[in-house]
Amino acid sequence: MAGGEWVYLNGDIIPAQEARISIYDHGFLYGDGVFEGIRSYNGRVFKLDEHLDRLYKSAKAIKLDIGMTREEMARAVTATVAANRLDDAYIRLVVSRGPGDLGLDPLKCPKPTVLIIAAALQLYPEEVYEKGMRLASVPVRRPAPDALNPNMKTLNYLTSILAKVEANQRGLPEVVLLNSQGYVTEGTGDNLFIVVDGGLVTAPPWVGILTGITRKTVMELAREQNIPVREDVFTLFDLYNADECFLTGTAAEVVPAVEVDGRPIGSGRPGPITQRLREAFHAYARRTGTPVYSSETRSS
Ligand code: PXG
Repeated sequence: MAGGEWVYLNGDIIPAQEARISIYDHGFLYGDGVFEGIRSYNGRVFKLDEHLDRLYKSAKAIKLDIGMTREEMARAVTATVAANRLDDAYIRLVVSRGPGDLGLDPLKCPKPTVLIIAAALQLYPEEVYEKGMRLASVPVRRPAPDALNPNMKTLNYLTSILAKVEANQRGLPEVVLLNSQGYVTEGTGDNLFIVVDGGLVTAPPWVGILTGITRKTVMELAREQNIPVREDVFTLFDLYNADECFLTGTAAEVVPAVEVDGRPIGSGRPGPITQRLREAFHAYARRTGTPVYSSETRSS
């Protein structure tokens, strides 16, 4: 995914070519930092408050003082999208511990690094949405919340990277991670739902997942349509025998999954509840959000 031409770095919007980050930045040296992946649709940032909420919670958990108010951060996000003249963007917001010395100690890092990239969107090919994805379960385990809590969106994404390596090996776009007890958790960058008896089931937070913003939105949209929603543990057995399966995430929205470990899910084609929620989400995302362009920037 190519980045936009202009990036926000530590208070300034500068050409991406000129952006420099220190080799002593603990984000680089240790993965010490937090991030968000956000989208804008039609010139409006989707669920910006929720993303900032999660960013500040992740930062608080690792005791990282971002040094900006949420309002300042919200303005920095919209300004970066506007500077790139994008309507539909994928926004990557990264806050690292900043430059320090070669030791681990975060107290040696006086100033965090704040970076915002707004890129043109690159989605899965339309065929994936029409035909559905094939998935496989992998041996890589999501850590338990008492280890590195997957609810903290930190720069340590090696669990997902290891699972992505497995996905590449299998020629698949996405894979399913279990926790150490064998319960289904989520994908590398997406939450997972199954449809059983006309209702949705998705893993509860304590199993070890990132409680996605798309996940929450889809749960709300389902309830509005009187589709029952349950957070409950389930195993590969339940996944193989589900009527439908889909993934949710900022980048992918709602993607049908039609096969897991060589077992067709339900009819082996995207199911009706998945399709309904995909359409509902698509419509909802395009009619809400924080405006990127004020009337002045739009006309300039
Ligand atoms: N689980 C994990 C582990 C994630 O990283 C989600 C679920 C979905 O959450 P949202 O809030 O987006 O509905 C994520 C999302 C990508 C990408 O390029 C996505 C994520 C992180 C890094 C890359 O698709 N996060």
